[in-house]
Amino acid sequence: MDEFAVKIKMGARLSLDELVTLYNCPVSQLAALATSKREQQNGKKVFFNRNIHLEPTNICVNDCVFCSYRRNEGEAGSWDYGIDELLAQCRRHAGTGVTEVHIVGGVHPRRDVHDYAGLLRAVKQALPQVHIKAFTAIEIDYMIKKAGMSLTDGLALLKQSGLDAIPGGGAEIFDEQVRRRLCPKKGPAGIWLRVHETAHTLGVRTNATMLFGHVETLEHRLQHLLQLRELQDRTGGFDAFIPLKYKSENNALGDLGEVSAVETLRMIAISRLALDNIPHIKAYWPMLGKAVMQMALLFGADDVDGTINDTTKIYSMAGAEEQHPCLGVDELCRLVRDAGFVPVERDTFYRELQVRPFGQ
Ligand code: V47
Repeated sequence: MDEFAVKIKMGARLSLDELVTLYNCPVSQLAALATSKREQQNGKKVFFNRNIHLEPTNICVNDCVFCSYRRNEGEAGSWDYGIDELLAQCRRHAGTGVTEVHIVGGVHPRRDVHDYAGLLRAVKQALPQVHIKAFTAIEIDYMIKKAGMSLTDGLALLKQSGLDAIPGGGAEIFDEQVRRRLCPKKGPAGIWLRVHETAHTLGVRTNATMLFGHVETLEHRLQHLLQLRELQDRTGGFDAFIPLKYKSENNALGDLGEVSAVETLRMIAISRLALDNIPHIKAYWPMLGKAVMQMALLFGADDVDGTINDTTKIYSMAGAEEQHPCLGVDELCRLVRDAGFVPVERDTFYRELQVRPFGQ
């Protein structure tokens, strides 16, 4: 392990074989190595933001076996909000200090990029000071193809209409065989990678995710990380990586159950060590729960996402302990300080903001 400690201190890149060895090393040593890497990159800082989600619809053309959220059109439990309802949801949070609106939903069969450009313009008008991080690469690819536009032109239209950044969802696992079992209608990983690469070329920053803890192997996970590292070497456009642990309630893969907290923490740590060129590793608390989120800070995570304000259902529908995720800034900062770190409020682009009392 001493040899790895030196390599990591010197900023040397880790190979696939080395990552396999590290993943399997005693968990306290893995935590220490990931912490040394996070301290090189971000010191003791833990970033958070004040954010809300908008989930326009859960009607989706895809039928991913891990998803507890999607419905067919007209099915019980489906929703499809018009712009007025979405704007009313935005206005409920005006004046609360929110700096980011995260928009993501199902891939609706009849909506194209012009519909979503209109939504972006309306949200920007309602909350002019916020940044909009919107639409997974899978939604973007579908809505642009639906309008018969090129990817570059469609992304440029979204950017002109108010898209500031793109979230990391829809990546799942890049391995094609696993993808065919998990999300056969989503298409090959190349689609996700191409949307992000094109966005980076246009100056739109993005996040990346990986869904783990289902039918994949450790090698699939590590290969996924290496594909992201390779793209980041070329573009530098990723801000954060979010490892998403599969949640097993109310979906077709439920018999698999869920991986343990320790396995989740190992994934956070190995992500920090593998992705030496992605600055932020996010411990997404609505998925992890607050306790595991705190532990994740000791395994290399330096971002906890945001206040959320009870505006997302993706994880509560899949059985997360946080059924109405909402964290006040004071509590969020207390959780971070308890773990021995310094909370720093950020905007979507990781610019540091001064922490101010909620509501100002
Ligand atoms: O792509 C869906 C995942 C993702 C389940 O970029 C599931 O800042 C586990 O990408 N169990 C959407 N995961 C959420 C997402 C995200 C979340 C927070 C922050 C950011 C960001 C992005 O959720 C989907 C899919 O991989 N997901 N169902 C499930 N049952």
